[in-house]
Amino acid sequence: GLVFGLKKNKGTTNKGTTRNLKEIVVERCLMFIKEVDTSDNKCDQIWSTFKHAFIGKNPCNVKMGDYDQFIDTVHQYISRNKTLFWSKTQQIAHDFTKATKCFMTLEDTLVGYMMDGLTWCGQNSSMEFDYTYCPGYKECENNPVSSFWKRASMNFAESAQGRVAVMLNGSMSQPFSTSSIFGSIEVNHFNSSIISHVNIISVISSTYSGPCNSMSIRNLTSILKNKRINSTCKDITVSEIQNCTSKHNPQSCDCVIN
Ligand code: N1C
Repeated sequence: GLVFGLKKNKGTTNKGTTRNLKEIVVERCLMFIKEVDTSDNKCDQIWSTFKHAFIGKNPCNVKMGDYDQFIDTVHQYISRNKTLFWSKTQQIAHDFTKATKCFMTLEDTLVGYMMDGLTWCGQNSSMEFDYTYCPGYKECENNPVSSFWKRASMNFAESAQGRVAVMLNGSMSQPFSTSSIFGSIEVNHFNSSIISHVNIISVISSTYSGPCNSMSIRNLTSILKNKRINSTCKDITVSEIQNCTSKHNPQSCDCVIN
């Protein structure tokens, strides 16, 4: 079973749009831009292209392509190096990047940072947000939140270069699933001319099992091989990762991903 790291997918809980969505998103945008020290403030433009993707539309009919303009507007802030992908390991992957700062997830880029943990949707024939109910993927695939993460993930994967890594959940029967966003979108958008190597990290609860040798992960390895991308896999326990990322370990990057 799943013993760690799976935050509840906020997009699937039947909540409405997050209160004060605009204030939260614009505030995060300004904070992020201040951190990376960019003088060019595009947060208002970023907000309006974001809103334009789904406002006034049936919340079951918002597609990945509806966010194209938004992604283009934010484009310059996508980081390309030291990319970390994950699937069913959201919590531990983000704890790792926060503690070590040596790899970046989508949430460490402006696009992901702004929308992390939020819910949003509009309504057909109204320019208002729906604050009472937003559909999740169980209700309909083409909902504003799911389509957002798919489109953002596609862009993030296309931009990845050099040595990249992915943290998979080795406690699951299918650590690599072709129906996950990682398996269905990100891997397919890896650019083999700029990615040199994929480090597969299989996160396990005890050293006993070895999911790197499982059919599921071997399937990922062979998909990558067909794209002419080299990969290596390492089974690593949750406590090993936690030890590696403790503040006193200066080699924490190499310790988990090498
Ligand atoms: O479907 P998944 O995992 O394989 O998606 C994870 C994969 C990562 O590598 C990220 O780059 O895709 C990206 N990504 C996010 O960054 C993200 N933040 C929040 C995908 N989804 C993201 N979410 C929400 O989690 C979103 O609502 C989506 O449906 C889930 C997917 O989580 P998963 O199944 O563990």
